[in-house]
This record gives sequence, C-alpha cells and structure tokens, in this order.
Amino acid sequence: MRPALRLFRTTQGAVVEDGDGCFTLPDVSWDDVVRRPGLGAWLRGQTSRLPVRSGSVDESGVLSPIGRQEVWAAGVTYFRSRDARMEESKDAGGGDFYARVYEADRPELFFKATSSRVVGPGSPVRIRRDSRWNVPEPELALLLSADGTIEGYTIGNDMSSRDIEGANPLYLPQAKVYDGCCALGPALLVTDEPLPQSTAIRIEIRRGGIVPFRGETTLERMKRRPEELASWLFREQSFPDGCFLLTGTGIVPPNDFTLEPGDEVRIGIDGIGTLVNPVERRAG
Ligand code: DO4
Ligand code: MG
Repeated sequence: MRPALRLFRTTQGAVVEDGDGCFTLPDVSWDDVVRRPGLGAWLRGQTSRLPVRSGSVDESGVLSPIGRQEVWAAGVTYFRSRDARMEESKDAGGGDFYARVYEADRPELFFKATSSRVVGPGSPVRIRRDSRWNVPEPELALLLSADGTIEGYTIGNDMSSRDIEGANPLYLPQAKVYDGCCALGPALLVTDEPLPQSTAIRIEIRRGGIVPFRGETTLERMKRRPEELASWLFREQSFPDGCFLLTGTGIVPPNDFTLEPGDEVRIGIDGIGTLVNPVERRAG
C-alpha cells in the first residue's frame, strides 16, 4: 500500500506533504492537477524529482482546494439526516419523500456551489438574512477526476437554512446555494485506498467561551458508498475539470440550535485535518 499524500492549494502554489516533508510543485495550474485521473501516482512522480523541504505546510497560507470545479452534494445518506428532514418538513407534508429517497436506488444529488460561493479555511461561511434556522453540515467531500474516479478527499461544510428547506422541498436550492454557502479544505487527502469505515467526522461549534454543539459520526453509518454516489453523478453529465461531491451529513444539531454570527465552526475528519470557519451574516 502506497502512503497517502496531502495536497494543499496555498498562496505559494500547490504543496504536497508526505511522510518526509513538503514539496512545492513548480509552474502547474491547480485545475490541471486536480482534474487528473491517477493523481496519487502523478504526484509521487513529481515529488521524486523535487527537493524536500522539512517541516509542515504554513496553515495561514492555505486556500480552499477548489479551482474551476463545481460542487455537488448528496443528501439523506445517513439515517440522522433522513430523520431530521422528516421532522423539519412535517408541517409542509414533507416526511415521506425523505424516507423514500433514503431507501431508493437513485440517491438525492443536488447542485451546491460554484467556486465563487466556496470559502477556504479561516474565511467566513454565511447564514442568510432571510432565514432564522441555520446549521452547518459536516461532510466528507470527494475529489472526482474528469473521468469520475475518486482521487482524494477533503472536508466540506454544506451550510443549510433549515426553515427554508422545511417550508417546501422546492425551496431546496435557496436553502443550500447562496454566497458563502460552502467551505472546503484544508487539505486534499490523496490516496489509492478507500477511507476506513471507522473514519470519524467531528464537529464543534464555539460561541464566545462555550460550545453550544458538538457531534461525531463515522463513515460506517453512511448508507451509500462513495463510488456509488460518484457513478450516479457522472450519469449523463461530464465534468472536464473534475468536481467535488459532498457525501451527506450524519450530524444534525437538535432543533433548538441555530448558528449565530460570530460562531466558529470546526470540522475534523481523520487523516485530512480540521476545517475552521467563522460564521457571518451580511449587514442590512
Ligand atoms: O434533502 C435535503 C438535503 C440533504 C442534505 O444536505 C444532507 O443530507 O446532507
Ligand atoms: Mg448536506
């Protein structure tokens, strides 16, 4: 088994971190890197020719790992999400379709963001001014090559306005897609092996000196396999620059929790790192 690499998009260019240290890839366009099938082998070929720099990546210069890619998302892939959605939409007569999509062959897949709506580590995610119930959704994000192969993994935050989504399922795009609706990063974990089922996804919300919500799940609880979601997304659609696919949330805070401006969202996934973003709401 070849060791996993972590790939960062930084203010200094693309940086690869392996067990020996860090390598900066010279003169390479980020999109040409991340769209590549066989990314791990290609990166290992590059690093074998480059001088190693000891130490780790300077976190302050790390950007979101997105270039021209679109971000798509899968929904209701964990029982917890099915349950929470049935509850939030019960007054709109909505419960049944969440139960059905959880069991169905065809998954729920929706368009989440263009790169201009995505923020990287340390930049603010947004809550909408016309919503009063907002949550982060901590999700494993797949990096898919132009051929649809899974080349890497990162952390995604699928910010969601639960009152808008719960009022009517046809409002889903407004609950999910807006400026600052998604965070990705900090690293792309590039590995030829599937992630272990025991991989933990953790979230902590910090508000002043308190932690109003903390949660944890593992990939074992996901009902669908990452390859299955990727193959549905690539049916009848092509992604010449590759794309990111969020795999759904298994952590939903209790119904009396909503994010507030000034909160800090911290999402960790084993092997990838921790994605930290403050929360803001536009003035006015
Ligand atoms: O069905 C609505 C969205 C579901 C979702 O985003 C999730 O389960 O993570
Ligand atoms: Mg989600």
